Amino acid sequence: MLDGFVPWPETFATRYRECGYWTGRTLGSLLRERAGTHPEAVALIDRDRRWTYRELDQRADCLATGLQRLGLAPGDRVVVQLPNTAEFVQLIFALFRLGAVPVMTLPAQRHVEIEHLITLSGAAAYVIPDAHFGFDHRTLARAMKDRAPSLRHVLVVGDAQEFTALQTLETEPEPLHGPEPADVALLLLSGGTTGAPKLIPRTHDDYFYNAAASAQVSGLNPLTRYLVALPAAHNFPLACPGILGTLHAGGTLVMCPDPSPDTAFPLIARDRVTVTALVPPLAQLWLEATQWLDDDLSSLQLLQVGGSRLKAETARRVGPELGCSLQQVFGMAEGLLNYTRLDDDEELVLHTQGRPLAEDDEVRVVDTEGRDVPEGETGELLVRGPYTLRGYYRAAEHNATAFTPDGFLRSGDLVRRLPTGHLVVEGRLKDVINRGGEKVPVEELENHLLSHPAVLDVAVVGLPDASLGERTCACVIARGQTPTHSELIAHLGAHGLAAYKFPDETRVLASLPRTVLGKVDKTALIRDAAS
Ligand code: OOB
Repeated sequence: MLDGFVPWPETFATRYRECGYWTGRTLGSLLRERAGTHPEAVALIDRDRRWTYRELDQRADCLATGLQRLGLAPGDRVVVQLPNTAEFVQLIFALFRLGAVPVMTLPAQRHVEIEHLITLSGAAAYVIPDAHFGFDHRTLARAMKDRAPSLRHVLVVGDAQEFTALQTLETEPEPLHGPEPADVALLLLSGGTTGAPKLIPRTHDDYFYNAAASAQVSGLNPLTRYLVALPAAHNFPLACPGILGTLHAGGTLVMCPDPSPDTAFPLIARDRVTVTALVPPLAQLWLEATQWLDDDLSSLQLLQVGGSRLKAETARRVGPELGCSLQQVFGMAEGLLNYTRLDDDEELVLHTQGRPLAEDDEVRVVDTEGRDVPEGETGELLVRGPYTLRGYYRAAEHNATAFTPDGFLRSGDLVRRLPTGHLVVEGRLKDVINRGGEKVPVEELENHLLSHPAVLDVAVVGLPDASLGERTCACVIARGQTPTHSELIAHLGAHGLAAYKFPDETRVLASLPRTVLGKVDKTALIRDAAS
């Protein structure tokens, strides 16, 4: 078992197996099953490349053997930072089959995040594109080689320069020992905890269920064509049902390099896409774009929206303007997924964020003392279940407070539960700004801002925003010279922070309001900023 992984207690593991959640299959076998029954069906389309299930299956095997020859072993962590391409899908299946553990990072992440994730995971390898949207990932890899002693290999899709080209590793497949179903299959990034970003271990057993049950609840089948529009490494497009759910259902993936309507709409029209997943600001943008783009979107049957709260007004427009059904998804990389069901009343689909995927998702809604609130009242969502983690990876200290003594995750989300079991997300307790689905860890950003010489003190708050839901505002107390917004952004960029974490605006104040206990009064800051 991977060191630093917290397993489910044996009584729970037994129950989850007996109840059929954990079927003892690995993610590598998910692809193998379909390649056996439907070898000639198209598994994925990436621009002009079309790979059948047979081809994807074989390519995953060839690469898995190549990675083993390179010296990677079961349990080794591999930081994966690839855009939405065929190689991403091939690589993750190669790693699943080898039993090496992908650490799923986003293409937008930079030195700060990647160094932290390589160091925390003790990664042996780092896989990058040569360049993506004008950024040369090899420069980032060079810096990582200097700073992260665990890193033995940098593998590049494209022009590898001094590193190893990923495609050159493919070789005649040899039998692999492979992982056990209870082993950690991958490490996902947490969007939601305080302090430094955390890693979420997901096992083959639990993630297989996550993908297969999601595929069922979203009605996927062999005719499904799923557009991978959000970054593939995020839990939502990866397995809710996303890439893994689509392949489990025998459907086809359509890889989309970026989720803008200009890129996505022509792909939907050309490849007859039936389903995709978006965050609310993108859903809103797609709705607007139907006014000026005339691509044929008539193949689209289902739009999933999640990641942050979708406004009912936007939800209501999806059917009439995009001509497809809407499914709200309230999920978290930690596990728990809530979906509105395809046969739910319109009221529920428009106004709730869905209900739990599994019968055995134990959801509690509690007050600040940890007592269950009366039905229909708002409180913090606690969860325990067959695909919700029991501990963040290598984070014993954090785990001591992030979970109740009986193993419920404290989600930090404030929800209200309806008699139907559907949840409405009302807010949050955790100190994270949800910038339209992208999670900005407040403490991390504050620390980076504090390292600027002209910043004496800072408080970062989320302000209401019509399209993002929330935008990031840095309230700064200057030291001597007043820093400008662009100076602060340049400082964060030079530090190597991902751009989605940059503040949208900076306000320079004379002092920060404090509570009686001396803590920064963020409620007052938000109120003042709004008035
Ligand atoms: C998804 O996963 P993460 O890990 O990036 O972020 C999880 C957090 C939740 O705890 C909640 O605070 C927020 O994002 N959230 C929503 C939401 N979906 C997620 N808040 C309001 N309404 C929603 N529909 O964001 C994620 C993972 C899998 C599927 C979908 C989203």
